[in-house]
Amino acid sequence: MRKYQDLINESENLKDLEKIRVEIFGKKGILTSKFQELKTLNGNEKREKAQQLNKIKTTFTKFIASKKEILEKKAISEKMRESAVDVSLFDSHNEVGSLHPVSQTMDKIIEYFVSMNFSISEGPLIEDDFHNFEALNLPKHHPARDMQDTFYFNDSKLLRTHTSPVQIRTMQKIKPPIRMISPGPVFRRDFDLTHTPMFHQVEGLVVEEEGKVSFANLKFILEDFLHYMFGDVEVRFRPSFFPFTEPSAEVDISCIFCKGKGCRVCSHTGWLEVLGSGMIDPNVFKAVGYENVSGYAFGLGVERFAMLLREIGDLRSLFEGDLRLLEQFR
Ligand code: 2NM
Repeated sequence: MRKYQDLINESENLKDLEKIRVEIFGKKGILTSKFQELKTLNGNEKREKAQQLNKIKTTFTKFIASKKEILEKKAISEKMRESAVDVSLFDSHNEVGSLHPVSQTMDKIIEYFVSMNFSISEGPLIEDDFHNFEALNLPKHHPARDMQDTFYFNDSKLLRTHTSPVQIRTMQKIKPPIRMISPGPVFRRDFDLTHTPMFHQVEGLVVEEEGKVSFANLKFILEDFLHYMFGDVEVRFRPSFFPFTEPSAEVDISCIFCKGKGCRVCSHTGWLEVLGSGMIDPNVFKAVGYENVSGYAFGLGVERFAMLLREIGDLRSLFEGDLRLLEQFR
């Protein structure tokens, strides 16, 4: 039996141990056959032999059980080691992503206006004629409507061509003072080198009791905003026209590429047009039922800002989702 004691001791896994157990206790096992041999004996001899065999049986049963416990623990820890994940292992296929340059630019624009106490509002992308045109002093058959190439669903539903309808909805809902921006996508039937059918706008609106806001306030906030976005640039206000503002101004910055000397980007003018703005036209206030108020508004295209800030030459690259572009703007 010494031999079996050694075999049990040396067994390295549960399978080997079970084989040994069968060799001892199985139907044809060595101990089983020894017990069967008892039948051929009698009296004292039989009793003594039986006692001896039972002792051996108990010893080996305990011995196997304790070895089994050890091997089971070993099997579990081996299994845990095999299935463990090394979280410190470097995985070159798991790269950190980044925000799209348009999102980054949008975030920076919003950050400025939030710091200046503007609130952020969003509205429906599918709009009606009243909120997108009528209330903005663009009555039916107004020639300015031809300037907007609009996606129509039917006579009454369209894709918003600017985010101004959000300002109209806000003015219908609450009384002044209002100090808000409306960021989001807008849609126009325009698709060429410098236009995409969907792009992003941020428009701003400030309305107060009559006399409390002036063109000077508009001028300050837009100059300050453009310095925040573009750093040390010249800012120029040029008279312009929008149906929803009077007076209106377009805002230029000195070309950030040639510092105003004239280059291809600024068409050799030294200036880049970046904003539209103006004092809200009284007809807009009339359409939302406001009286004795004054206010200003402005609007910008986010893709244009992103292209200028990140020096991206081709507008289309902002819409292709090519990782080689995105990887440059981590
Ligand atoms: C611009 C330029 C000038 C504008 C006007 C309004 C509203 F709804 F309050 F009348 N929102 N945005 C506005 C004014 C937008 O974008 C070039």
